[in-house]
Amino acid sequence: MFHKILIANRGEIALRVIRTCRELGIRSVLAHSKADAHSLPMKLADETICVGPDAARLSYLNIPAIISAAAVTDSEAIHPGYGFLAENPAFAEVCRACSITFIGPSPEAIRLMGDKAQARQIAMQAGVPVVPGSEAPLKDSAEALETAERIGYPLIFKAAAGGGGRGMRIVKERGEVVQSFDACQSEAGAAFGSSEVYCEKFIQNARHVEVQVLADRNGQRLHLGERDCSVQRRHQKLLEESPAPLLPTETRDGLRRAALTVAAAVNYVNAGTVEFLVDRDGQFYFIEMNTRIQVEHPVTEMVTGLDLVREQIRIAAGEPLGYRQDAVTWGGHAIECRVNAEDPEHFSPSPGRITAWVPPGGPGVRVDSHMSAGAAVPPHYDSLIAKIITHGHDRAEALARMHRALSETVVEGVKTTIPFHLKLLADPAFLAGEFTLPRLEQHL
Ligand code: MV4
Repeated sequence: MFHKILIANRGEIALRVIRTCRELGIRSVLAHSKADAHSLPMKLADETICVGPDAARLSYLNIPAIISAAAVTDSEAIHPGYGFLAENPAFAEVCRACSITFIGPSPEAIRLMGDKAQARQIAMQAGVPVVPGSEAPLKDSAEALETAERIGYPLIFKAAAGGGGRGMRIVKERGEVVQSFDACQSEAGAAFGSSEVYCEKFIQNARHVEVQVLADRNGQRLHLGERDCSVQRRHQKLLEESPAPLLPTETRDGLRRAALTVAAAVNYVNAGTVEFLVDRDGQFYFIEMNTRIQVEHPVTEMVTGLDLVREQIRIAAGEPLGYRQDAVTWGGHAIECRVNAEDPEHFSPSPGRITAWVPPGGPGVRVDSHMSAGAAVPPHYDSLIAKIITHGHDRAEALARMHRALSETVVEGVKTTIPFHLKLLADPAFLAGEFTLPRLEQHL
C-alpha cells in the first residue's frame, strides 16, 4: 500500500480523497492553486503544496508542476479526482514514465474511451447495443447525408473527442444535415483538435442511466448497480439516484451485464462508469464510458456500503478486490442533490464569500462539502459547493429526507440551486420516477 498520495484536485472531491487516505493510514498531499490556499481541504490534508496561480490552466492542469510536486513530496501515487487531469491520457502516461502510480485506469483505456466513436465501435463489436447510427466517423457531408437518410430523423451529430454533451448538434430534417454536419466538424476541430464526427438517432424521452464498475489488476470485474442521472440542465447533472426508479428487471440486468462487457473489452482497471440511454420501452443503448470517479459516486456508496475511493486506491496499489459479485449487496435508495453556487433560475455562476453555512444532518443524511462560514467560492472553477446525499429504506423515505435536509440547509453570501431542488421535489413526474432527459424542443 502507498504511504503517501498527492491529490491533484480541489473542493469537495479533494476533501473526499483526503478522508479516505486518513482512514487508510496514508499521508495526503494536497496540490493546490493560490485561489484555494485557505480552503478547508488545506486544513485537513497532511501536507500541502502550491502548484500555481488561480487559473486552472496554470495550476490544476499544469502537468509539469503537478509531477514536480509529487516528486518533491515523495508521493508514490496521484489521485486526479474528477475533471482537470482525470481523463487526460497524456497525464497518465507521464505519471507512468515518472514511476508515479496514477490512481485510475491505464492511459490506453483512457485514450480508447476518450474517442467516443471508437468507444461506440468497441461496444458494438462486443455485442452491446448502441444507438442506431454511423459505424465509424463520417468522412464528409455526402456520407453524413447518406447515413442520415438511412437512420432517419431526428438525429444527433457528436464529436468523437467530445463527450458529456460537448460538441453535439441535433438535426430534425434532411434540409439541415449538411450545414449541421459541417458546423459540428469545424467546431470539433477548433474545440478538441479532432474534427471526427459520428451520428446517432436522437432518442426522445430517454433516461440517462449509468452503471458503476470496479475492476482490479487480476482481471476481476464487478458492477455496483446503476444510477439514474436524468435530471440535467445544460449537460450539468443536478440530481442523481440509485437504484434507477421504474426499471424493468430485464433492463436492469441487461445494463449491468453490458457494462461489464464493455469494461472487459478494454481491459479496464479501476473504477469506471458506463453510460446508457434507456428509452420508454426499456431498450438500452451504450453511449460512452467515463474513466474516472464521478461526482455522483456517493449514491452508489450509500446503497452498497462500499468506499469507492478506497477501492480505487487499493486497486491502484495492486490489491485484488477480494470479494465476488454476490458479496455486493444493495440496501435502500439514495439520492444526491448538487448544490451549486448559481442563480437557481438562470444557472449563472454566483461566486463570492459564504457568510453563513449550516449543513443539514440527522438520520440518513450525508454532506460532501468543503464549505465553512467565511469560505470563498472562487470564480475560476466549477461552482459545486456541496453534495447533499440522503438514504432511506425506499425512494419515498430518501425523498422525504432530502426535502427535510434541503429545508434545513443555510447558505448565505451566494445564490444556490437549493430552490431549484425544492421545486423539483414537488414535480409530479419526478416524484413518480418518470423524469426523462430534456425533450427535443427544449434543446432547440
Ligand atoms: C443523446 C441524446 C439523445 N439521443 N444521444 C448528452 C450528454 C452525453 N453524455 C450524451 N447526451 C445525449 N446523447 C442520442 N443518441 C440525448 C443526450 C442529452 C442531451 C442532448 C442534447 C441536449 C441536452 C441533452 C441533455 C441530456 C442528454
